[in-house]
Amino acid sequence: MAGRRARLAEEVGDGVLLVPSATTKSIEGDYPQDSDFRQDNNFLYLTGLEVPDSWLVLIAAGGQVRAEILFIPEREPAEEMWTGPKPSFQEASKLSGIVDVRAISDFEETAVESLKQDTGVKAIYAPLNPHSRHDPHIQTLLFEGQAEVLDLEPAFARLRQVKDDFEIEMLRRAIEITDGAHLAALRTARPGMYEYELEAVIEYNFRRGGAERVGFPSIVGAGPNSVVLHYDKSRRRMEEGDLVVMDIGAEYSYYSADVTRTIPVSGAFSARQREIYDLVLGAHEAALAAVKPGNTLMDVERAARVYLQEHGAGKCGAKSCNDQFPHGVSHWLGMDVHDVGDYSVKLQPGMVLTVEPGIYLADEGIGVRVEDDVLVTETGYELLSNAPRDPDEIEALMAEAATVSRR
Ligand SMILES: [Mn+2]
Repeated sequence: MAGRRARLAEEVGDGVLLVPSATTKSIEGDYPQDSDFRQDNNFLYLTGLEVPDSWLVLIAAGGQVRAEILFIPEREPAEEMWTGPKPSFQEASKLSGIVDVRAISDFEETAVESLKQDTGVKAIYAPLNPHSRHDPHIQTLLFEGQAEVLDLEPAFARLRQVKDDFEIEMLRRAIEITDGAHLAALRTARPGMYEYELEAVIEYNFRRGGAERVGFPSIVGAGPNSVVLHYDKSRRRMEEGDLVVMDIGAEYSYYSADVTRTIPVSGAFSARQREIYDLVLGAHEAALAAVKPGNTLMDVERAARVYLQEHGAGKCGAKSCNDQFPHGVSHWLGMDVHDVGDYSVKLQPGMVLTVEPGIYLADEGIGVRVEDDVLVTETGYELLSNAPRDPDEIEALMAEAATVSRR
């Protein structure tokens, strides 16, 4: 974490950096599920701490960390009886590597007050997202402070766009769990089952694998729902002949996977479904071949689109296949499923992206998407997700599972 704080200071140069944690949610007012406190990604990235209602203050000068102070709530035994122990100042210091840990009341009373008045401060940086903009401290500094408050989000985005070894390890774990869930779903799916039953199999496997939560609401859409890009209701009874699109991702240690597979509910693709599936898979392979340092996401996108143009003529109904493919091929992946980062930069080792072409024929109730998570390496790429995507392999595995369950 100290290395990350040093790189942030390097990005910014000079200024006082204020980074808020996530705030405590009301169990009754905010409709949480279970482990519903989720730390702010930027705060976690710099401190490794899951404490709510805290601030990190970092003073950068000449591109170096001159001072860093962590403000966290003091422990309250009466409250901990309900919510469990919170870290002490010593524990927080040890976990984050920040020596100077103080009570959050000091931040409110002294830090903001002195920043409001101190004309010597050249700039104050804070992440200015829709959530943090409404924070009373940020509001005070924005409207009553002497120094200009600048947005820290772009600096975070530049750092988080290139993953360090630890981050890649966490992503591998999230993706491995998600691959396992896909395999379990493929072995379980059959006509007559409801989408929510398949979703339950998936999310059971997430939790069983150690995932804290889903990285995003699971998309399990069969038949006519397979063409709805962000379908998350999961209420359909799946019928013989349906394709089911499963766009899912476990979150492990704050890193999310995002892997999509499309399988035939009855265990075999129809000729027409197979035709569309093969096109999507071809576009997927073409896009992957464009993932290498120096290229951009635009190059990856173009490779998929050129493939569909060259191989899809007359296969996607009245429109062209590219017209039936309304979303982008790639997005960044990390602590956010659509992770932070500039979309125009050249790919470099350590970046992680998705590759996810799809074709959606609403008239025929045929939607196909194949999505994998891809790490950019020195020479090209490494596929991080490995759930079966070859249509013959999918059919063989489903046939095998059907035989086993009949015994
Ligand atoms: Mn995706």
